[in-house]
Amino acid sequence: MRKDTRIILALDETDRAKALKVADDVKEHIDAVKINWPLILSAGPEIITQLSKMTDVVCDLKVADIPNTTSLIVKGAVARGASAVIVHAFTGEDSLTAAVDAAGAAEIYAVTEMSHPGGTAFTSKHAEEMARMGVRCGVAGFIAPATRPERIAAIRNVIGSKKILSPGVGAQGGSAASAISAGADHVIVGRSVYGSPDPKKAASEMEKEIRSVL
Ligand code: OMP
Repeated sequence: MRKDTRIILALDETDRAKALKVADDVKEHIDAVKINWPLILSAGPEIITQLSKMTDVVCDLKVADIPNTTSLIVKGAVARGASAVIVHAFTGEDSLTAAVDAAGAAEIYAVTEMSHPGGTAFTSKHAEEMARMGVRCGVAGFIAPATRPERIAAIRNVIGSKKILSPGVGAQGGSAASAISAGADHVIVGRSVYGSPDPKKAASEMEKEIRSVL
C-alpha cells in the first residue's frame, strides 16, 4: 500500500453504485479503500476485484477463527484482489501465523483493541502483549484507535517499524492529526468522508490536516 496521503477510506456504503462513485471521487486523496461486511454483503465479493482495479483494497473481515478457517478466508480475499486483510489478534499465535502464511505477498493487519468505548473492556488490557505476538508472527501491522491516541503511542512502543492503521477519526471523535502525531502511519476514515455532502472536499481537507503535522 502506498504511503502518500495517509488516508484509507472505510467504504461502509451499502449502495454499490454510490460506493464506486465515492471511491472514484476521492481516489487521489486516499492511499487505499477498506471494505467491510456492509459493502461485501450488499454488493457481493466481486466488489473486492472491482475496487482493486482502482486502488489497493484492504479487506476488513476481522477474521477471528481457528487456523484452517482463517487460512481459507484470507486466501479467498487475496484471490479476489485484496492487498491486505484485517484479522483479530486475540485468536492467538497459531491463527495469526495461519493468516500471514495464507496471505502470501498480501499484508495482514491485526486488531489488538477496538476504537469504540467497549474496546477498553477486555482486549485493551492485553493489547501490547498481543502486538508483541503479532510481530513474532510476521504481520505487516496493527489497527490502533484514533479515539485513544495514547494507545497508538503504546502500541508503537512495542512494534518497532511495523505499520499502524488508525480508525476512529471524525464520526467516532478522534482526530487525524493526533493519530498521525501519536505514531499512526495511516488513518482509516469512513462516515465523515463517504457520508459528507462533498466526499472529495472532506478527504482533501483531511489530507491537509495530516500534512500539517508531518
Ligand atoms: P467511521 O467510524 O465511519 O469512520 O468508520 C470506521 C471504520 O473503521 C469502520 O469500517 C469500522 O469497522 C473500522 N474499525 C473501527 O472503527 N474501529 C476499530 O477498532 C477497527 C476498525 C477496523 O478494523 O477497521
